Amino acid sequence: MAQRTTGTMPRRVALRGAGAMAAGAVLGAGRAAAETGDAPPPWMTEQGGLVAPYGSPSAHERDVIRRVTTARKLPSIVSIKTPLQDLTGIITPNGLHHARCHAGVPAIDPERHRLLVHGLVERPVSFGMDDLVRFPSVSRLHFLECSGNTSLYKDSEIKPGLTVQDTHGQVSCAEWTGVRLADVLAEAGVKKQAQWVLAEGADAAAMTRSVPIAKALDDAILAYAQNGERLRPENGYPLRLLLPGYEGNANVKWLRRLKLGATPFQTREETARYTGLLADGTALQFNFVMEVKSVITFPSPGRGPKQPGFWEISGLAWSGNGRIARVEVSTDGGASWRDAALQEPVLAKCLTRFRLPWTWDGGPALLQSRATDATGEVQPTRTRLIAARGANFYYHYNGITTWRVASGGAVTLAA
Ligand SMILES: Nc1nc2c(c(=O)[nH]1)N[C@H]1C(S)=C(S)[C@@H](COP(=O)(O)O)O[C@H]1N2
Ligand SMILES: [Mo]
Repeated sequence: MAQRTTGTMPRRVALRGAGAMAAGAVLGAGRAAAETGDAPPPWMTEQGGLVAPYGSPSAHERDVIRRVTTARKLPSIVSIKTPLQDLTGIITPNGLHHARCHAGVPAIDPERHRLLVHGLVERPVSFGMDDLVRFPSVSRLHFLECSGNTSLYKDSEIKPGLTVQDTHGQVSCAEWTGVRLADVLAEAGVKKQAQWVLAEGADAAAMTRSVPIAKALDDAILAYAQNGERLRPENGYPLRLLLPGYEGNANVKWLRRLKLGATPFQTREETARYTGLLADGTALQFNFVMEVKSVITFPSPGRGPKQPGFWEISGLAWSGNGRIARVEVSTDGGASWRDAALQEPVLAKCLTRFRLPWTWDGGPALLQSRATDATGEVQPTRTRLIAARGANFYYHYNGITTWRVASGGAVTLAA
């Protein structure tokens, strides 16, 4: 019904709506149309759709989705990556948070879920969810990154078809709410000899990791909520360990047991997996902190500049050591650098959004970002990182990423 009007809305159009409200809205659309001289768009001429009790994105955003990679034979063993190229700010919407599940998502009944605290404690305690939510709550914004994110040590991994979702999509950021692990441990009474805490998940993988007592008593959270609502099933519902800045794997989901001990427990995940194989054949264990890192999310593969002129380069920086202090951006492959603006808030162990105005001349460019954290650590070049760690290293890749912009605007991974 695209009817052109001058001044007043024709009566038959105004009366098409059911009832006075509808007629009023149509009349309003007619007035707006009269001022611009255009016919009102179809969505101004009738009542809109209904609102679902639990909302979901616009149908036009249907391509903004996680990418599921099933590395092995079982479809339940998955890496689900966040579409960083489509997100703004620093918060990852819950439906787009990355997820790594070693044995699928357990269907846990929160009424029956319990957390046992035992080992080197004065009094072993078993908590239900109702008991845990009675502790004083804490809410903090933190990134969560899988230590396997961006593993580009080998030249054969530098494939031009990869997007930033493929290379960096195993980092996300949420406001986590829960209780301080220190408060829960105090309830059980930590014995002096206790130096490590074993955390065990209630999934079929029974994921277990040893956490140093200092971390447990510092900023560790037993999280039950994520961005204001209860955890999503794939992110640990109803309870997960959140160790700010530590590699994803140690953030045990579906947490059911904490055992205090004098030494690390040497579980499969910290002996056979999640170690760093060095050039001399020895392995680095308990390499927890995710080092300073950044990546440009626009422009990035599939999201190139469409025509020469002004574009804002934008991306994300983070460090498991604390706040981001500085992000520099290069458009000439590292020959020259400019300081990017850091979007507030800039929080410790949290994603930080950076932005830099750029006038693209339409020619080839090599885009890089280099982050520095508050401890003075600077993100290394890929060459320096490989030289320092050797070719056998797999986890904790934080090298500078290079996007190649071709004349015409196509963007590909260059290094
Ligand atoms: N119980 C349990 N906890 C787990 C896992 C798991 O498979 N089972 N995966 C780990 C890995 S490898 C990572 S990277 C993080 C990912 O957390 P997310 O799925 O909420 O993004 O959870 C960790 N905690
Ligand atoms: Mo992971």
